[in-house]
Amino acid sequence: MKKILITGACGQIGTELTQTLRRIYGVENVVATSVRSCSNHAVEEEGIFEQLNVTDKERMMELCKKYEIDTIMNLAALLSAVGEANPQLLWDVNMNGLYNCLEVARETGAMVFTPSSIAAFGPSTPADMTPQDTIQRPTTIYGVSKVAGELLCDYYFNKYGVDTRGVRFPGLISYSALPGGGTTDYAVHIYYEALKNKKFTCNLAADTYMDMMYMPDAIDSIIQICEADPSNLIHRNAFNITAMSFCPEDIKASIKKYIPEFEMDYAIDPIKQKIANSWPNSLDDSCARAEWGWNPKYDLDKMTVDMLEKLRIKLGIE
Ligand code: AKB
Repeated sequence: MKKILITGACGQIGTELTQTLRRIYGVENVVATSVRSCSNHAVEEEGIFEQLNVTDKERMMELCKKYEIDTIMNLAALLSAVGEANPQLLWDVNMNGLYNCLEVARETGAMVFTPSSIAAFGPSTPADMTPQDTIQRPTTIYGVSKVAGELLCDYYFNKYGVDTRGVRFPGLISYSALPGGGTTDYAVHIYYEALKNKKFTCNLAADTYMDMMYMPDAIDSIIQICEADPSNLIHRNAFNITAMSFCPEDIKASIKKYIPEFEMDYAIDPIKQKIANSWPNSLDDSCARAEWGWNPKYDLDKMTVDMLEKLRIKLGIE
């Protein structure tokens, strides 16, 4: 990876990925792109920033040629809950955006990283310690786009030799940028509300288990999979990865260790609950560990300590 173009650079992952890649690979070697301007001004102001709608292949090609891009990190996507409200838009952005990345890569020789998700699994998938290779019959449009994306990336690798790599992200928790319309978002908002109001109304049931990960581990996973020796990769699109599996009662208990007066009640969102129920409780990520050394650093309590510390500073709360 010498010259990297990031799509969706203003999103939850893109904001932190852009800043980390600029530190590691040099400001002049990272091109952050987004369809609109960022709420986090650092992404736009501290390096190269270009406007790009991923459905515009000509513009993507122009930027890749202009900056001699050898790695495309495709983070522009609609998430699960917002996708159920507008399946047609999700398909356009998630699938045509990925198709354009792959077509540009086919012509320019660039590598493509695109994230899949736990959403690539469905109700007929084994829910506990979900294997790397298993049944994938998701019931959301987001999940359908993720399975199609995994297959399309494998196809471009096998047919054209495009170096495609991916991970199946669980719910991601971070303090820099908010997630936009996912099912796992409660696990971010709970920290903001715990600090601001000492109480939170959770939109998923108390015992809803899903895999989760703190953003520093997610960023490390992207860099590690992209830097991995290709001769060690048996799988490519996409690897199960996880750092922890918890339910709302577990994260509440973790926060209460540091904010004892924190309280939580429930108002279930039926659409999000149905989505969450269709996803695994916990993933088996042994293939990622074996093939490229995946090894997350944060468990639930370690993440809670860091989130509360960073958010206290961000929100100006003593
Ligand atoms: C979502 O909830 O839609 C995402 C995901 C698990 O891919 N966070």
